[in-house]
Amino acid sequence: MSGELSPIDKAKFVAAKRAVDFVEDGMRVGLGTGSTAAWMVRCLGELVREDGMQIKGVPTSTRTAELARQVGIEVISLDEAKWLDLTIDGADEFDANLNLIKGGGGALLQEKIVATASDQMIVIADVAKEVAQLGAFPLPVEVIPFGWQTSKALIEETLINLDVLGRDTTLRMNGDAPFVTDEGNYLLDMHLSRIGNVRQLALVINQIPGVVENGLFIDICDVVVIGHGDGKVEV
Ligand code: ABF
Repeated sequence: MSGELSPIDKAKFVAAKRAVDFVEDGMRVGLGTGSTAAWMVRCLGELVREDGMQIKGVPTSTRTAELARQVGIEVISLDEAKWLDLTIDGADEFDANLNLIKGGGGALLQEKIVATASDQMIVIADVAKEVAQLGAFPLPVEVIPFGWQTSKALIEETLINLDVLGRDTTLRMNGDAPFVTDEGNYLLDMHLSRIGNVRQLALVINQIPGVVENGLFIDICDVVVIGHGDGKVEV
């Protein structure tokens, strides 16, 4: 499956393949979104097809659901699963406390719900995602379309009193139109460069009217599997 991969794709593939070792027969597994998670879904599909592994997959986006079905994984809804044994997903940044920034792929809402409804969450990431302090990657915030400009202005106003650098917040676009999430919402990307207090920021943002959820995953990730371009894996 892995053939001749670029160093970045090799890093993603080896992290994904190693994470699949944590999946046991009969598990209900949350399936993440993004290119690293896509490798994980493909590896899991191989176990299902070739080793007869029995798992049920709960996807975190329509595109992950499509890929999971393509590779032969039985897809069920979170409501059918009720609770998950394990979720494996990517991330945009992770720090030493295993706090994450997620949502670059636009699926943060389902990702956070699914990850929270799991006994264990494993993040798979290339080593470039490891940071000393979260914030260099723009923090995605999911907002309802109604009054999104007001939400944006309130977020920027709130940031004045918080321990963050930068205040610029932009509406994520898909060509000439706003990017629309699987739930029909918009995404604002907060260009903060450094977040001093992630807990405070996460709590304050979610109090703002119109905000549905933010891409800070705090105390949710249990393990990070880190892939390197030379094929090395760290767990
Ligand atoms: C998803 O994986 C998103 O939350 C995150 O943005 C993305 C990372 O994408 P990739 O694995 O392609 O770098 O979970």
